[in-house]
Amino acid sequence: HPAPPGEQRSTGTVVWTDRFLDYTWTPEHPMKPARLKFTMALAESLGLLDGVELLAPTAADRADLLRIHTPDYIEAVEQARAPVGSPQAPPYGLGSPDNPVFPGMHQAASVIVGGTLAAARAIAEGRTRRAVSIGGGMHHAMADAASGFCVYNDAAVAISWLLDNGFDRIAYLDVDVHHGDGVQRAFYADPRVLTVSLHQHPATLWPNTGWPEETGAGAAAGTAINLPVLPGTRDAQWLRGFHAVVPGALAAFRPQIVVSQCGVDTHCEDPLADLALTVDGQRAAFRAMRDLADQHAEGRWLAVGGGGYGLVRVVPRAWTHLLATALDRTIAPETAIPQDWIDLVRAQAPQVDPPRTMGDGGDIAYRPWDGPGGTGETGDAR
Ligand code: TV1
Ligand code: CA
Ligand code: ZN
Repeated sequence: HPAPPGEQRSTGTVVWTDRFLDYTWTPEHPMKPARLKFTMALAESLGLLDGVELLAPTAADRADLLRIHTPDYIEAVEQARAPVGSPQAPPYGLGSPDNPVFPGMHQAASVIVGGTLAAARAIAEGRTRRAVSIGGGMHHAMADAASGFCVYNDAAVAISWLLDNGFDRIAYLDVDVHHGDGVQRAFYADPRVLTVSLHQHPATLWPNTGWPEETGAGAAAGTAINLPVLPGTRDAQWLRGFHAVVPGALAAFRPQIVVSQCGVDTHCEDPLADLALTVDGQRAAFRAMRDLADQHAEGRWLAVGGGGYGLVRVVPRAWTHLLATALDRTIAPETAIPQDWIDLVRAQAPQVDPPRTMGDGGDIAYRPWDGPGGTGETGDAR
């Protein structure tokens, strides 16, 4: 996949459009577009995006969605109206408390898919090595059902597109606290796609799948990996599990591209789950995935967002680190948060105490990237 002649190949590309903010459930729903708005505001305020060209996506079209979703389901999303009269079993998962119907749902969900597809195309065409679309990561959407705040499965559509455009070994890494069930399901019998999900143990968290014995079907046996971790798991333990499993799996699978779902609901303050990571641990995970793509996939890394419901204190810092990681513009955890951002979120979310620095002073004892002479791999501080 050479760079087009005469054109610059950038290291990292950020995919963004304000249309991502149209993916708006209800005011009470935990997945709020302000997560994305506050993230982009923080990244800008830190100067992280200075000189970075933003790639503006358009909506995915029907043919793109049909790679993963059934015609009936797509039509149901297009036609969905808020229910009138007595409540019935919601068809195709639409109209449940997790996935209430909202105006423009089909269009908004299609733009999210378009963002992840634009990232995939930019990498496949050699215009960039890495691309990030924080609007994506809707890993629960199924062929014929909305599930867990996810309408269309952007990562699965993009992986399917990559399979038809020159890639035949793709690794998908999912660090969201929830199991990446929709993506696993889409490629469960496809030996060309390795799916790895770390998540809170299925006995303790929805969707209650992602057991270690789910390993892939038929010719794809061994190409699904699930690493459940117990409630209360902190940075050092989580990273120990990641490094015990993921590098070896990628070395054996030899992917041509790494696709990462970067949900940040693993944080100790997240209201939806019970892991205990810090922003520092999440930053370490992003850097580890980037470095693995550098080592095993010639640097090709497509990162998407996902869950994360600490909309002032967690998501903006964590995903700013994700953007910085893709752009090779490291932000130290000690970095002070600019006053203009603090003022912005104080005006829009007065009840929350905004963070002051880009780190949490987290428990990162496992730092293999420090190399020999670093703190080593066995520490488990605090
Ligand atoms: C509306 C308003 C919906 C408040 C949903 C938490 C809400 C949740 C809400 C919620 C909530 C879930 C279940 C439903 C079992 C089902 C993007 C019958 C305070 C990637 C999706 C989690 C996670 C779905 C998405 C989960 C992602 N948890 N308040 N809903 N019930 N659904 O438990 O992986 O992060 O919680
Ligand atoms: Ca996961
Ligand atoms: Zn999640």
